[in-house]
Amino acid sequence: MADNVPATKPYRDDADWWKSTTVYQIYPRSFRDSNGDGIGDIPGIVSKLDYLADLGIGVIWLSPVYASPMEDNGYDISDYRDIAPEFGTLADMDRLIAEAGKRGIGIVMDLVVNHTSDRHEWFEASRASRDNPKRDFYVWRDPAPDGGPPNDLPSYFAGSAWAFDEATGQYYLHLFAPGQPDLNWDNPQLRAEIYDMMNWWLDRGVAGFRMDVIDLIGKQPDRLIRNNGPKLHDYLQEMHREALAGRNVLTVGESWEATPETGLLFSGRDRDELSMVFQFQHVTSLWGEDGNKWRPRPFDLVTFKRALNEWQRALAEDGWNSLFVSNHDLPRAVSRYGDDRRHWRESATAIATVNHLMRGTPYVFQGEEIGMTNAGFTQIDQYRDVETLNFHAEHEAAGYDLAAFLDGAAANGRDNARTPVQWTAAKNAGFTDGIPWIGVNPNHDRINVDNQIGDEHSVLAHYRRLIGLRKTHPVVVHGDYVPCLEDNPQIFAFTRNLGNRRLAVVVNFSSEPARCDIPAGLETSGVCAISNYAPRDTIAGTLGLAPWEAFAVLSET
Ligand code: TEU
Ligand code: CA
Repeated sequence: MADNVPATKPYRDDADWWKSTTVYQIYPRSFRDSNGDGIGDIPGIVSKLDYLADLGIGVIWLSPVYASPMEDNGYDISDYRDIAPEFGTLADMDRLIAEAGKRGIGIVMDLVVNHTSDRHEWFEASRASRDNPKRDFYVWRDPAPDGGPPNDLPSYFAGSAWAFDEATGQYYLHLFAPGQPDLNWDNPQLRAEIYDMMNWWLDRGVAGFRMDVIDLIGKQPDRLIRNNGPKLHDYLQEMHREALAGRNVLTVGESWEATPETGLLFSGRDRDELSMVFQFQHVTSLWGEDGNKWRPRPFDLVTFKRALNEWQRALAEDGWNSLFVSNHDLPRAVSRYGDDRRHWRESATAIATVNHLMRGTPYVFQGEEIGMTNAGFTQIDQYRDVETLNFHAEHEAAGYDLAAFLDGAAANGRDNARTPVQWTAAKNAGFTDGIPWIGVNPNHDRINVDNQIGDEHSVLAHYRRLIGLRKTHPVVVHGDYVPCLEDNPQIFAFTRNLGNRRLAVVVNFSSEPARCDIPAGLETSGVCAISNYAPRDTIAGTLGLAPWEAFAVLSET
């Protein structure tokens, strides 16, 4: 531990505290700009902590703020122990940790350790010569006999995962952009460096880590294995021993490939790996053929419920779910799953009702709590995201239909989540006094924090009530989960049960009125815990629901 830094505890220290909290994700570049350079920053976050405390959240997951050339907005780190100047300084970071702590909010850092930036000093050493002591911190291979890449492994950001480096005549692996060379986790010195860095941040008082693409660290590129390599769980257990054990922090690993079958391997009680994983089956099961995200399928509730219900079942006795409908890589939830034109408020609140009342720890992505919508970009020059730009270039080079690609990007591209948070109706939505780094959604005249803050019917007020319910009703945190009406194409319903307490949740997840016969297991009457139309306290008989009507009833059995 750095000896000039006082050791502080995460803000809470009761066992499994991360099960009963709500996490708020900040994508710093788009949150709030304090100095008019058009880029959100750490002082901007500090200025909004009272807003977040009022919302009731207990943790901020901070997308990367480390030193970075920003090829992937900070997911390309050049120094794990420093802050990018556009975001602030280490002193700003310490102030954020302290000021958040005063408000009962812990800071969870984004741990991006599958790869670094090509400007990290480790990579600069590694690429300098074949016998550099850091050569093996990264993955280097000889060219194929024809001089081409060692094999056909693709990058997640289009093209080959291999880049040729003239200086030493070998290829290096980059599962993302060429500026994001993959670290070689099979090297024990590299692993020790990572754990040391994690301890350095934990000793500074952070409340845990969100672990970027953590299921890639066991990659075996020679066998074309990217996720879930054979050593993955050995490395996670070692990481736990070396950096996490005894710390009582929140850890959440991002795993696009985790399934209900493998979920417990990450978060099972006796595994000593992570608190939970972000799984994506409810997201990717709605992508197009062969997982094509640029051709998403229309929303289908039965598919969506099946994915979520299977995860609820799989982690019923052991392990723990994370609950999310949006993040910085996904389209806005109200645009993807709801109806942002005809039933904007009702669908935003209905989706939130489901997400917050399932069993697990809910995550709110910045702006979701006011129902921010997709960006509405129609031209490629409006986009900033490396993934979108690379795939656009690839489609263009191949002579594919670019109009169709732009439709896909508008529906499912990552920049939908990255337009600035809409604080006010004023110019640039109160995000910046300068020129924003990416376009502000013109609907900020209508959808903004200012508009909603004193309005009890707002999306924001609904989020505040949902977050509050978790604090006052243990059944929301600890109750079991029983899915109902699983094949109903319009209704998302379930009960939660703890001792003699029951919470029954019914949501019309569609833009049409719905009617259905209530099955015995769902029938109840008690008090209305939350609703987005008039309060209701009974679920029985043949129930009629308005478009996107959502409510929950608390009762004793
Ligand atoms: O995302 C992992 C990832 O694989 C995404 O890029 C995802 O594949 C893509 O959006 C779906 O097409 C994480 C971060 O969340 C993301 O922002 C980073 O760009 C990526 O890792 C690399 O660090
Ligand atoms: Ca700024």
